[in-house]
Amino acid sequence: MFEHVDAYPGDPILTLNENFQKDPRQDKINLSIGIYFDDDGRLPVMKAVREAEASMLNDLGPKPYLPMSGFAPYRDVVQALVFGEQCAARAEKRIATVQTLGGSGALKVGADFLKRYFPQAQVWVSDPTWENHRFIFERAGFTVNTYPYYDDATGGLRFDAMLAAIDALAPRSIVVLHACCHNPTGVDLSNAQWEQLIDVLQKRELLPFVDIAYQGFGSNLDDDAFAVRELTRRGVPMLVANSFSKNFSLYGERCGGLSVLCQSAEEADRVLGQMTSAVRSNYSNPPTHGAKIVTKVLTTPALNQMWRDELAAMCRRIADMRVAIHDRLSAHLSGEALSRYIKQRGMFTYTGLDAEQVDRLREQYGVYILRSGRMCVAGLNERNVAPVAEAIAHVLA
Ligand code: PLP
Ligand code: TYF
Repeated sequence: MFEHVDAYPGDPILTLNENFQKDPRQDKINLSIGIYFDDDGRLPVMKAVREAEASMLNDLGPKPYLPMSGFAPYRDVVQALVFGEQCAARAEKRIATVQTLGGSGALKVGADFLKRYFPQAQVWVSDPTWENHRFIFERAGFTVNTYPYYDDATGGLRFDAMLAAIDALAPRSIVVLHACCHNPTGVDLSNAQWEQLIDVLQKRELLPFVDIAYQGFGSNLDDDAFAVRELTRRGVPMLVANSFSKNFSLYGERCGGLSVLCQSAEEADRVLGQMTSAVRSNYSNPPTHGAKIVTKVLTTPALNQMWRDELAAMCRRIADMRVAIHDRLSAHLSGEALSRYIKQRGMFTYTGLDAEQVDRLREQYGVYILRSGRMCVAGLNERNVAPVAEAIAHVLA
């Protein structure tokens, strides 16, 4: 029956992560997968999350299905956090939000919704991007193309080329954008560049699909949402996929949201209905536990503040590690090759190492980064930063 089923080669990031787990070396270092580890190299449980869960234990009860669109108070906190408490479009009920299974689920539900109502459109993603962007949109039936983004030579952005490519797209093309902390390069647009890009998106009547998976890891929760909030202020219809996997350290609870900015409350109602229909035909309704945690934290002032402080500390720790590896590599690298460690933002940096150097880093020194040269700087800590820098210096020598 299943003779014709091909073997799945696996996802390169997850396979590398599994190989790391199997590596018997004591001093191995995992800078591959996009997960935030604390200074002891452990996956943190945030204190605000622990307290929310503890209080939830007191009112254990029946476990009915959630509505297809998700837990209503959760959908509201998603909007407040991503679009801002004071957002006019939110007050006017022009934003349609559903709870999703992480950011991935938001992308998938959004892609299915778009395929139904924009069947002729094509999708444009940055070169490079998170690999799953391509897979999700292709599986939803779209042709996926790339626009220029990363400049290998400088470790920066090819902004002019990016803008020119987007300026040449057909109306209603779908443009996938990373709001902050670009995965895999760590290279983001400045606010001034966002303004220029939004001019083009507006002029060309393009449809942005903003992916915000790292809110709070670039500068802070508000500044990291600049793109979403500015697109909203300027009235550009768009989709937004957000994730709490990283900023709540709730990876396995699958907490995310899909929001669509509409022109009227009535339009938002219809759009919400069709997003709900996309959920129904995928998995009927989302899980409860993670959504309750996030809602509890964000709606309890003391927990909300505790969470913001913890997230800010995580963001600072990453910035400190960027400086630490930068300083340790300064004897071996210079110019752009060195400054990218502090200029790039969020959990990832493109090191500029080639695949052969990455292989040597892993085989000889037990340091795991992706073959693209992407390093998860959120895996660095006070103990491993020196050996990592030394290993990089060796493979570059
Ligand atoms: N979008 C980007 C850019 C990501 O890097 C990730 C996760 O690594 C996601 C979306 C998906 O997040 P989630 O794990 O919540 O599905
Ligand atoms: O490291 C990354 O870029 C991500 C991590 O279901 C990841 O691919 C792994 C599994 C998953 C979602 C994201």
